[in-house]
Amino acid sequence: MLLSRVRGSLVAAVVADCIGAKFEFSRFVNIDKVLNAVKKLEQNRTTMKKKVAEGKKEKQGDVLSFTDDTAMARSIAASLIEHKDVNVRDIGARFAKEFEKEPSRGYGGSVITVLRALADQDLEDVFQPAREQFDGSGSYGNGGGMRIAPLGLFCHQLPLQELKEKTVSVTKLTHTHPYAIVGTLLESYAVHLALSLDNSKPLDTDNFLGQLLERLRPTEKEIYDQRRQMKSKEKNSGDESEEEGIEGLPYCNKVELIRDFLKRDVDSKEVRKKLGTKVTALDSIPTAVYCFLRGASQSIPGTEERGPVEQTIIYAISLGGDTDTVATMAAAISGAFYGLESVPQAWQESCEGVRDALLFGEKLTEIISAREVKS
Ligand code: R7I
Ligand code: MG
Ligand code: MG
Ligand code: MG
Repeated sequence: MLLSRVRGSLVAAVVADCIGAKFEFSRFVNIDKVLNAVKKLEQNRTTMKKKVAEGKKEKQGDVLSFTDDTAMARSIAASLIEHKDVNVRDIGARFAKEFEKEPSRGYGGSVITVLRALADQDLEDVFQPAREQFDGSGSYGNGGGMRIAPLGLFCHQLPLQELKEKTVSVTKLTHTHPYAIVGTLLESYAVHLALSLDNSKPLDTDNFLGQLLERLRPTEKEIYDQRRQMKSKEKNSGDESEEEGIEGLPYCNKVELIRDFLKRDVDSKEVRKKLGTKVTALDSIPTAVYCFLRGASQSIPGTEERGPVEQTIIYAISLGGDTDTVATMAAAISGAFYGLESVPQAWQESCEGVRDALLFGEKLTEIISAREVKS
């Protein structure tokens, strides 16, 4: 059912961010440590339920907080629901307001400059602050990808061209580097594709990658070509700007590598080295796609008893590095395929923001369904 899958994506993304946050850039993470953390969380819920059943008062403690990843995804979801379309000015204003209200959610080191500038209601060009990042080359952090899932869901059954254009404009509010844009497109394409596939039979991972590449290849080429044209125009007009030296199609190459990884038993070290778990888009977003597919197809040691969404989240966090972000992006894809029922109740009850995600999911589904009826 559509509702379960839209909610599944949003809720899985929130819990992955909340559970992953504790491990972000901590030095020694592995499967056992992540498993211990989730088991503890599950035991706490069991203990709490017992107490409630015995008539004792429910304690509010032990709720894991979400980070900037969810804060920004929520802004996109709420804006889409209110405007029934992408309204970049409104999304930018919501980003700014959220940041002003709760600046300690763990935002990226440089994006905060943009978020402060976006608070200015009279800003003529909302993309200007983002364009000025990193001496005019724009950020290539993964902040575009970490928050884009609601848009991938919103665009269910809309033409790919629309998904592409809307994704690019939402990304450019904070991230204008082509690597950030292509990475965000990879994530929104993956969420959108996962939601569209028949989930009554096991996922065909090879087919998923094939379809994903079919979407990504022309897009990646187009984004780099546009950038080169823009830069050469700036050069001719005498603007000083560095050449970026983008060569080939690095995202497509990484997606090809995922295909190879799924055929053999790849260890975490190799995944970290070749796909990456960094704060940069190119070194984290393809990894999220891999985590989704790995959870869907291979048993991850110690997690055999668990469902694919759980496996994906646990595995993504166990890789270390930018744990909240890789996990939230992987979970958003996985939840869109497997649905809400595959996110354990205990996890849902332990994380801040789940109730809102359920509500957002319901409203987004209403919008998508109304559109279906019309056409
Ligand atoms: O991309 P962004 O929103 O950060 C998201 C990350 C996630 O892990 C969240 O969970 C949160 O922890 O932060 O924020 P940006 O500040 O735009 O980018 C993040 C970082 O990427 C920057 O602080 C830089 O370290 C790096 N980075 C760059 N470094 C050099 N040159 C991004 N773009 C560049 C660049 O062009
Ligand atoms: Mg974060
Ligand atoms: Mg952080
Ligand atoms: Mg992060």
